[in-house]
Amino acid sequence: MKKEIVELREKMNENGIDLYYVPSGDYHSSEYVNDFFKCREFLSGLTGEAGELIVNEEGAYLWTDGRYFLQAEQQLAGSEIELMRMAEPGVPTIDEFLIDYAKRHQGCTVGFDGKVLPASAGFGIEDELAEYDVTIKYDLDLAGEVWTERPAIEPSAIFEFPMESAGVSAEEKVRLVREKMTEKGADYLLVTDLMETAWLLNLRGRDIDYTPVFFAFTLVSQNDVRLFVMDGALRNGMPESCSFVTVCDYNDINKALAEIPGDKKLWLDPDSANYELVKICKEAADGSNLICEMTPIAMMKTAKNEQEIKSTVNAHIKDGAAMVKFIAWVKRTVGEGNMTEISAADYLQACRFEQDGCFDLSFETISGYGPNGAIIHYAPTEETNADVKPEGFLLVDSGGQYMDGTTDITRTLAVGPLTQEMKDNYTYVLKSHLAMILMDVPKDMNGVDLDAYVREPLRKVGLDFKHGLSHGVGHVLSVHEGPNILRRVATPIGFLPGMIMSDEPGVYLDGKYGIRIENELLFVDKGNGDMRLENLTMCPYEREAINKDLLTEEELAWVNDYHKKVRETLEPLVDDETRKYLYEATEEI
Ligand SMILES: [Mn+2]
Repeated sequence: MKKEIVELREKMNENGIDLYYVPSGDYHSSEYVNDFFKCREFLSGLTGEAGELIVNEEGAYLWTDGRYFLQAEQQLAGSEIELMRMAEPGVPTIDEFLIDYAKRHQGCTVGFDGKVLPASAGFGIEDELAEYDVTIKYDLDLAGEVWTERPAIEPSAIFEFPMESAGVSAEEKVRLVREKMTEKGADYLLVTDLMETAWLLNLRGRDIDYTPVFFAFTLVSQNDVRLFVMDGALRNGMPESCSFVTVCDYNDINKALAEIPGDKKLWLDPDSANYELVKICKEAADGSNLICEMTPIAMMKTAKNEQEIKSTVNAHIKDGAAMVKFIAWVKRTVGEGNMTEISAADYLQACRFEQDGCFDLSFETISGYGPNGAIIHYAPTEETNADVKPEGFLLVDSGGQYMDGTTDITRTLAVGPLTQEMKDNYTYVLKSHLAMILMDVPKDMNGVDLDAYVREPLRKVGLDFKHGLSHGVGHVLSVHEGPNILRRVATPIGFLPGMIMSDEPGVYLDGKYGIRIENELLFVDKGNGDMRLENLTMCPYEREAINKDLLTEEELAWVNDYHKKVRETLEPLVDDETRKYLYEATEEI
């Protein structure tokens, strides 16, 4: 068995633990995590975002999803860790596995670090195992004890997010939040989600890749706002615009929560607040004073204000300039025979970083050639990196973080000759994509209805896709912003004017190729409460892949108008070689 697992077992024995669970999260349930939190990666050897490890005396088991099966097979080889392929027939979920173990080992002790598990997940485990007399120890970071070379968190310098881009002051946002607290009868609001703190106080940091946030908790009452940050994070001082905020030490949040009087109502989000924090709150006042719901900030930040929208439009223009430069390069050089998925992703990154105010990518670039394009959310690794040959499709899903906005765009590029089937499938995906752009959204429409409506052009010809159609996009925050995320089995959520959401249908043919087209759209009030959608993304579709005969007049007119607008907007921003491509790509169809 892998050395790290053997050492973890020794620590488990010392602490009387029969089964230890290592999820992939951080103290705030973030989607992407700082290197400090990559315990599962350290113990198992599986790199990448998704994976959860369980170790007991019988074995070591690693759960991951379809994106990582191939990579996990390679990286776990020789480790004796069993790969648990999530959602494959016969593979238990983590919950099922825990229950089965507890049944066979009544009275056992299950351990995990309660700080890296959302409260909702931790309480779920507690409930499920209660009938088997299981003891839960959640105050031990055994993975951290084994990981002696663990990198420390070196907090980045927190900086002020400018009003030109934020639009509304921190003070005004706090005032609005307090109104919501009063409506809800809450005396305190605990903000654990890193994007929510960053949005509320108009501050940003660089503690996590792809998302410009900093480690912090915020505790809002009607009288004060306390910001708990790591030592040194405010080395450039607290901006004047946050002079009303009391700065506290990050590690003192436990104490502050324990001190909240039992007759005061505390509002927190159990999907973001970690299990240990909520346990502390429950112990302080039996839990009856807790309001466990999404915070008011979550919804408030989905509806972008005028300044946020204006600056986002600008970010998309710069992102479009980067994209067309990249596509022109792909088309020009793919025939030379030395392009790979990774070299293409690297070139695209360089194009973005040339743009004014671009300081990070918004997620790891998905660059999938041929059959790899059919693996949803595939990102190339050294092991899987395929050569891009001058035929078929290259699917590229990518985005940037700019000081004025966050972008997310997918283009499926024809890198050489296409079959008629490829062109037809591309056009059906485009029809589905256009169905969202062209639709009116009645004020009472929810995500489930919108999702079904947009998939219709694909379903009519027997096609569909197994991923979400759309997600909210944060403003210089997370590229995947909830709660307005449409998954296949979506909770019915409503839409608000000012929401920015992706429109990204696809078609994936196993072992052959994948097609996805993604733009970002803005929900705009039509004046009567109903909404229409306005396009933000500035980049041509793949003209060579469009079968004009399958498009309606309305669809074709929209594409031609769009291409005209893209040409006019981007032309002044690109070099001569790129301009040549831009002209060809935007010619009337
Ligand atoms: Mn997206």
